[in-house]
Amino acid sequence: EDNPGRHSYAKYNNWNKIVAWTEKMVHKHPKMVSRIKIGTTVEDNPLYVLKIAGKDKRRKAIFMDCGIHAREWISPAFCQWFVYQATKTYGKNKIMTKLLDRMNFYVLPVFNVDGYIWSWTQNRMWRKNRSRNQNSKCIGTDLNRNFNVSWNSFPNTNDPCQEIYRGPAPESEKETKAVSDFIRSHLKSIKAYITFHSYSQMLLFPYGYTSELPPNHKNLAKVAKIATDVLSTPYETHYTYGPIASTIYPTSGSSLDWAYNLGIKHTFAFELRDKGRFGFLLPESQIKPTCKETMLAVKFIVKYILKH
Ligand code: ING
Ligand code: ZN
Repeated sequence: EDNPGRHSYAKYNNWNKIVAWTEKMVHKHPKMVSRIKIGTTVEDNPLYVLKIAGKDKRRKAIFMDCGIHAREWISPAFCQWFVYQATKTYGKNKIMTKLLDRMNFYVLPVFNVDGYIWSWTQNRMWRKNRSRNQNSKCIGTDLNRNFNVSWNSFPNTNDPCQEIYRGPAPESEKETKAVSDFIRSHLKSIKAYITFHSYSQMLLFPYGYTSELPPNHKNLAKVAKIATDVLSTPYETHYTYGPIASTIYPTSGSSLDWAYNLGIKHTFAFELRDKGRFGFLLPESQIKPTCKETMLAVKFIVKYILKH
């Protein structure tokens, strides 16, 4: 597993390794895992979603994405871990078996593929995608400001040179469009949307574009409280939780608010480890503990949704 040339869950894997890994997962678990190409990126890389399903007839589904921001490497590492654990423990672990028998999981392990490759090869701290901008030398749109929700409300994200540039129009980016189209076309079954970022150790829910609270705020806060409590049990990792706007900062055009307003009532964003000591450069020694604790929180959220 620690061979430098091979895929490893205890290491950060580059895009080529992640692609090979998606193939391996399908081959290893042909009845459970299928790979769906939901679109392509600006640089013509494929956007792959892994669909994981148990054996029974299921009506519910959950959509999870990782790596919307290029430099947040722990996030794709978690999506890979999730798929690995789900497939490995199905039929062995009682809870996982039940979850997968009643719920389909759509996992997008790397949302911003071009940016991720750029972060590996050119600039470790890259965040945005890699699309060219008209009348500007600056490259890239922040995919988490490009969703069609209150897109125009913060005028301070309209400069292409900003890290949080919202793009020329909502869903202007191929990556945003592909994910939005996929979620819209599976909306009937999708009961939850979870997106993974780093860093800050927070569990966030809507809204980011307003300080108003969504109708089911109390419910979201309750789920987040228990999920963060559960998360802290193995390593005492402390998370805060709350609405995006008041817990981290106001944002518009985020995937989380968009998914919520589309009608997905359980939407959460994880800001994974750490709290700034290493920041985006989280050491590989922390990958497994981060994934293990996060897994507990995700499992709790899914269990809760199945019950309610
Ligand atoms: N933080 C997120 C960002 O896009 C966030 C915070 C999450 C905002 C979910 C809105 C919705 O700014 C990082 N680190 O990217
Ligand atoms: Zn992020």
